[in-house]
Amino acid sequence: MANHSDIDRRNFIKTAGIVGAVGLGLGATAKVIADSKPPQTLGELTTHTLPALPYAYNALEPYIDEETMKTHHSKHHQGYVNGLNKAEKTLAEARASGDYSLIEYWSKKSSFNGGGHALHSLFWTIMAPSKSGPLKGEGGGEPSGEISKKISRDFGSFEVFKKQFSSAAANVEGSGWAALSHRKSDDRLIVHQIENQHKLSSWDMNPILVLDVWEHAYYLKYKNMRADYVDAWWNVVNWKAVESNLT
Ligand code: MN3
Repeated sequence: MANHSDIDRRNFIKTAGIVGAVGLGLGATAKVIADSKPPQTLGELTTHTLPALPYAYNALEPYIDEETMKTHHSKHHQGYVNGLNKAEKTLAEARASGDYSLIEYWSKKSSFNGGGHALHSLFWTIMAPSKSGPLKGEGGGEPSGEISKKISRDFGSFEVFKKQFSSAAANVEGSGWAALSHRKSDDRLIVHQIENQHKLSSWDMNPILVLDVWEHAYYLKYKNMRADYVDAWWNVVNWKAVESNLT
């Protein structure tokens, strides 16, 4: 899969370059999270695009398998990108025509697909090949630096935090996510659940670490054993990326 990895790296650099080239001054290392080209002209719509993965589809093996990653990224995430583009285009058409009879439907579609696009874009970047996997990457272990201090301050210890996060993830009702978010008002880290891609959200918070627990994220390898997938996932968490989301 050497080619694969090279292609992914080229795509990642290309995408990061586009993000960095819009005058934000973030350079080529900018996080690939949003399609952050500001509108240039009146009424211009954002075209959301699928960000390339910063690693190959098989890079998170054996914890997350290649087929799951490929389907998850190229089919599921792409579906949310398409759904968000469609919702925003339709809402723009409603503004033009003044016909808001389907406003509730398209507002929900916008929120659901927008949540899916943003959360998946973040999800890919907070994982990395595992220290204990064949690629000997940076994933897994315990955090250090500022993120480690804040986890200890707000949860008591890394172990207590990990237990709360794992329980939140394993017990999301139906499809959803577990998240560690930073609340700006009191600079506190909060563990919470997200149903679907957008429900149970709370407004004064920025997600910095998210775990997808929709069945599409684990079912091929883990079947109904969601807790086993959650346990395995800790081996691919990229703590440096989580810390950079905090700062
Ligand atoms: Mn997903």
